[in-house]
Amino acid sequence: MNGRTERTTPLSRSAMAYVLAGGRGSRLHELTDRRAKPAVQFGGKWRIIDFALSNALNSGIRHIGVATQYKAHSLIRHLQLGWAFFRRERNESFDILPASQRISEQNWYLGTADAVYQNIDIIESIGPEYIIILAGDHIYKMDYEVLLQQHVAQQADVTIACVEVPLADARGFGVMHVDESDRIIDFLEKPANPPPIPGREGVALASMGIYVFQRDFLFDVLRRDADDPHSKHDFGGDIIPALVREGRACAHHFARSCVRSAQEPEPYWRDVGTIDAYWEANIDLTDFVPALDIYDRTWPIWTHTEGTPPAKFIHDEEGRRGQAISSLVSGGCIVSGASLRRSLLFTGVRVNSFSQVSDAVILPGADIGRHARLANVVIDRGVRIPEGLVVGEDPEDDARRFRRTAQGVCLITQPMLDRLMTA
Ligand code: ADQ
Ligand code: ADP
Repeated sequence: MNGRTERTTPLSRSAMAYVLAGGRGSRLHELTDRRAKPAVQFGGKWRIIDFALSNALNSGIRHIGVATQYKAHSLIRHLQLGWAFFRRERNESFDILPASQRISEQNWYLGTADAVYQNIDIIESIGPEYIIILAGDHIYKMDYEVLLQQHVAQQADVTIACVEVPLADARGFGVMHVDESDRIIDFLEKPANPPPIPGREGVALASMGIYVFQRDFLFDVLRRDADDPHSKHDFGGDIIPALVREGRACAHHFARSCVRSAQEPEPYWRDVGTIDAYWEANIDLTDFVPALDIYDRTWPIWTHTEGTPPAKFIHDEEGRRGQAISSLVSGGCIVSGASLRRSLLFTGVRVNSFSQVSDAVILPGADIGRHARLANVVIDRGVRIPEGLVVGEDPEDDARRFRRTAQGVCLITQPMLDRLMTA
């Protein structure tokens, strides 16, 4: 990539995807007690970060950096197992960049901009012309080449990918106004009263936290920001608002680069940042025609998976049928004399006799004891559900024992069950 002037290849080949994967995702509560949000399992096979990484790969990007911070062990292990196939000798790179003491004396990245600033020397040694900053915690399929092309064509200082969201949800996002040429004329980070798109009551234009910069321009901005004692060194809070005021910031509409198969009616982008949103996005995959097409072979979502035996459904010794209706069941699962409805089972889950499970998201290796009745649940990895446990029938009892959301979904973890057993 270094020193090339003529371009006959796609822009993605001279770009680096820099994935911010350090955040906890605190609204997922106990699900992110031991792992960062990008490492949370999704869809029966994947981790959330696999979507951003697969988008980069499918878009033609061959240089990826992942900045990690909060509880990064599970994430780093996953990246090493699933994404270590990039090769220097093919002009590819994949760097895991834990918060360390590279430039400053701090152990920790101060904010998202600092998470890039502290690795400027590493990025420089890789030598990309463009840098795409990505969040590692969203579910979507997007062709970043289209985004890069817009950035270059509009000669923007920064291009920010954006998506229309219901006004009621907009408070958690950067909200922008654009003119007819898609130049951003106003940007508010997480406003208390988000403004709607003019003439479109009830809809706001939200930043997806995806930013494209030319490398040297970004480095100048980051160096100035690092010297600013008033800055929190955050893209959404500091860098982007300043560029909207003083530079040329343009919006890129997700609908233009969203990768959609014929069966996906709408652009799909989810921030599965709450237990309800996480449960719903997983359970939606059991729909007859899911809003997210995970079968699209033109845009595969890559991951690391264990080699497991096929899922098995068996009668128990007394002849009760093990069955699953409208469900996704991963490898290594055994459903024995139990019935599942509208559920999604990750690798290696056991469901034992007489159990009835519906609207359940069950993470790898969980074991559902006999006679359990479970509805509207998220069950953490490796949890051993004791015989006869009933969840989803008595809201008060559920809320006392587990983390129950306003929408009535219960998150069940092993420490919660251990407390229950010793009480
Ligand atoms: P937030 O969603 O609040 O807002 P933020 O906390 O800035 O996102 O995290 C963005 C990404 O960076 C996440 O993937 C997170 O895991 C990671 N991250 C957070 N702190 C980090 C750190 N110190 N080191 C490394 N990685 C870190 C942002 C924008 C909004 C936009 C939303 C879209 O600020 O304007 O609307 O993303 O979700
Ligand atoms: P995953 O995120 O792959 O589901 P686990 O739920 O097994 O992984 O664990 C998440 C992370 O919690 C691990 O990567 C590890 O850092 C930490 N962890 C798990 N079990 C223990 C333990 N018994 N003691 C200390 N840390 C643990």
